[in-house]
Amino acid sequence: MIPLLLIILFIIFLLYMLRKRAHVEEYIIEGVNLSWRNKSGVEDIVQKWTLVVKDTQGNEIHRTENSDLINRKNDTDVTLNVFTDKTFGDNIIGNNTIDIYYNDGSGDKLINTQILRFEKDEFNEDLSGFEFRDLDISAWENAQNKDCEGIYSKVKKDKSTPGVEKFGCGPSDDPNKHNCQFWEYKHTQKQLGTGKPCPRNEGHVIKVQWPKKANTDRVGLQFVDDPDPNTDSKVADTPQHYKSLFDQQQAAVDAQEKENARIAKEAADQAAAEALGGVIPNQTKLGDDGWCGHGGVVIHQVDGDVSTAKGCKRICSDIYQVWTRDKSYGKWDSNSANSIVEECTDAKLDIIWEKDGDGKRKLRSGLKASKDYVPIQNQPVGGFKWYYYTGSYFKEPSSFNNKEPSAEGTGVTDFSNINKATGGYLQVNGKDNYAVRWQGRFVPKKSGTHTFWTESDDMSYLYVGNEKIVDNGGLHGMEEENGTVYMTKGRKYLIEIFFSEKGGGDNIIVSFKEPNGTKTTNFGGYMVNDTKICSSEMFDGRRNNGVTDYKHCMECAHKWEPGTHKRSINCENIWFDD
Ligand SMILES: [Ca+2]
Ligand SMILES: [Ca+2]
Repeated sequence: MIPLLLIILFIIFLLYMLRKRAHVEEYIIEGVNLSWRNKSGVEDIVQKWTLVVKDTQGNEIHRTENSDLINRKNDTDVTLNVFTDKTFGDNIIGNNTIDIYYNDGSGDKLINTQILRFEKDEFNEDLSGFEFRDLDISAWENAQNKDCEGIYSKVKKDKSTPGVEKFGCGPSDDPNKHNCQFWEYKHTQKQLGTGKPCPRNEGHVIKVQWPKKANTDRVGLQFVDDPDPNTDSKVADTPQHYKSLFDQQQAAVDAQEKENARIAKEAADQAAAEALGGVIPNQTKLGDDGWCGHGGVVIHQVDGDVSTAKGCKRICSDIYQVWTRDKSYGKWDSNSANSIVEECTDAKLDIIWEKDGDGKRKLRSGLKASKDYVPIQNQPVGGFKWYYYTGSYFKEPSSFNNKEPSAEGTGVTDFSNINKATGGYLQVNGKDNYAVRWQGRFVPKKSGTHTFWTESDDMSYLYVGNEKIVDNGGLHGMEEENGTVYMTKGRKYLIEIFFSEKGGGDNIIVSFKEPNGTKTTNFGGYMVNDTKICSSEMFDGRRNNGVTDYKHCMECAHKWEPGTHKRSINCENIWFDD
């Protein structure tokens, strides 16, 4: 096999000039010229041609080399002398061979072996008996059958495949493209092509390309019935037709596999995230002291005071390492990190920080790390409901009894002024003789003492449960009062705020501060939906808690005076069932 050789021995001539030395068994060959058309060139640089003549016994009896520049160009006729006045013994009689090599005479450079037969009676002593003889070209061609690349045996099934082969060995308009037809027929083993494209050098060689066997196996297809390249119009028109076909099929398989992998990864991520409840377990905010304050970290498993919690109670992790408040730390998969992972199981560190294919840690898809992150799923999205009463100044909470509101709204979380606290319904210093009542369910994020403020003009009161926390009663300008209450993290507390204005300026600001927190008028994230405040949700199944209908609920909501709610109708279960 000569994979790189693209020599096309198109036409060859042998010109003999022979005579016999008289009375002696010596035969003189005065000249043998060998010519061929060097059609397509050689990928390897041709430095020279080497011709080796062997006798019938296979013994080398002559060798010659030729490195004429004219004989080394592509698309030229090579012409050289094999012999010049060479005398042989009678071993020249019979079937000799000429091996034609390019460059050195090694086996893989052999491109042709031609039989060179001499009969005794071809030699005579009469110079007039010189004989010129041409080689039979068809015999020459039959002797070739050298594979252009040596790997397409499956295309031409045997030496006797009929017809003119039409492989694309040149541009479609190349009249000589069929010259690349000397396929190796000796291959008995079926073998698909490698799909390697032919070089487009001066010969414009474009061979028929076949898909790689690996490709056909992968897409589950085989050439059970080989297309006959002699008659298959697809082969004739598009040398890459069958390769392209398989390439497309393989691309489709590749795309599907990629998509399947993506879907599987997404499902795995989702399952892992769901196993975590969709959030990083116990992730919390940066503490006041700033410990673990760099970007991309997860701080979790706080229990107790953030400034003193240690061990598994406060863990900091990022893509590189994991450590605890008491300085125990280590890079991922080190002994120190492993012991934290094993010990602090509630943090689920190994799940959160997924190890990817490269062995590196990364935050599992769907989770979000932030030093100030509070899982959205855990954030209450409710607000205060408000009721507006017009026409009178309400001196105290009991003044709200048996009054019908003339307007109402819900979803208030911003208590920075009365305009914000009524969803834009009222203006600061906008009216006289009116009252507003807010009800909402507050969920502390921390356990401990909470402080509440009202700053109002005129009176205001703030109740938590049935306990009056802030008493800011009376007629006055903007005055602020506060009170404190112990609250337990996660519990729901009814907060009611009573406000009324008689004359002059009017406004109210309500603030709170959680343990170790800062004073704020923003209740966002602390209020659950007003399911306990009259809505259709209250009358579905067991959670009506004795409240029989909307009218009953409204009566409770608007006739109930905190602390003195034992009335003819039972309103207790609306507010204090949990
Ligand atoms: Ca006013
Ligand atoms: Ca006033």
